[in-house]
Amino acid sequence: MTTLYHAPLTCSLAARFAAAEGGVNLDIVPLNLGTKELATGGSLYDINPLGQVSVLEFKDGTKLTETSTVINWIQSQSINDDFRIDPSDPGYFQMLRWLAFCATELHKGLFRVVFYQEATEEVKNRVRALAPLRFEVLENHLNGRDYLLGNRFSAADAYLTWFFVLSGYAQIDHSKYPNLEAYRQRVLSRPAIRALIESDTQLDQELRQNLFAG
Ligand SMILES: N[C@@H](CCC(=O)N[C@@H](CS)C(=O)NCC(=O)O)C(=O)O
Repeated sequence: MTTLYHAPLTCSLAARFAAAEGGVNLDIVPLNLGTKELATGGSLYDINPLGQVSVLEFKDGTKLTETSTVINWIQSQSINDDFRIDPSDPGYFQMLRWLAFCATELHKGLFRVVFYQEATEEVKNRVRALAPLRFEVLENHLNGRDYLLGNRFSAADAYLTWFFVLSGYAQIDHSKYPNLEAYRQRVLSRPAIRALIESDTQLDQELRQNLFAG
């Protein structure tokens, strides 16, 4: 089976959302992103020289990094026709677009600085001020749509859902965007997603990662 190296509540949780929603089985190797220690022994640096998740490892030992690509691979393995999007489907490129948007505009664009312990509060606030323009794009897009691609939860939603898992910790406020707020509640109340957030919150405490609080 394919292995996912997973640090609780981090972006590899988005990969787990995609796997759960798509019915794709993965072996999970938990790790502490603060110390880079793998639960199976050894260091994340041995798996990925950048010391980052998400990483998939295939049976033949080859690896796949970059969360957006990891999520895309996971969805490609789904036998659920409502979830998988084949490259011949015009929706495929919309999915890629939103995966890239989540990766660059939200994950790296906002979280990378706001969760960077060395950044001053002034720098963090300047980065937080970039959020409204991004939220307006989403707010307009979600007008009349339940999910990013319309009426079905796709792999791109898995990444955006994860953004909302951490946006509170990041003190990024999106409460004044009604479509975004309705979307947030819709995705976070999906049973598979709720269960994963709950178990990850517990694992985060057990491992004492201390990455997000405070
Ligand atoms: N380019 C990577 C970046 C992923 C990333 O930033 N992961 C964070 C967790 S959400 C991480 O591993 N941070 C630890 C570090 O950068 O040392 C991707 O797209 O997957």
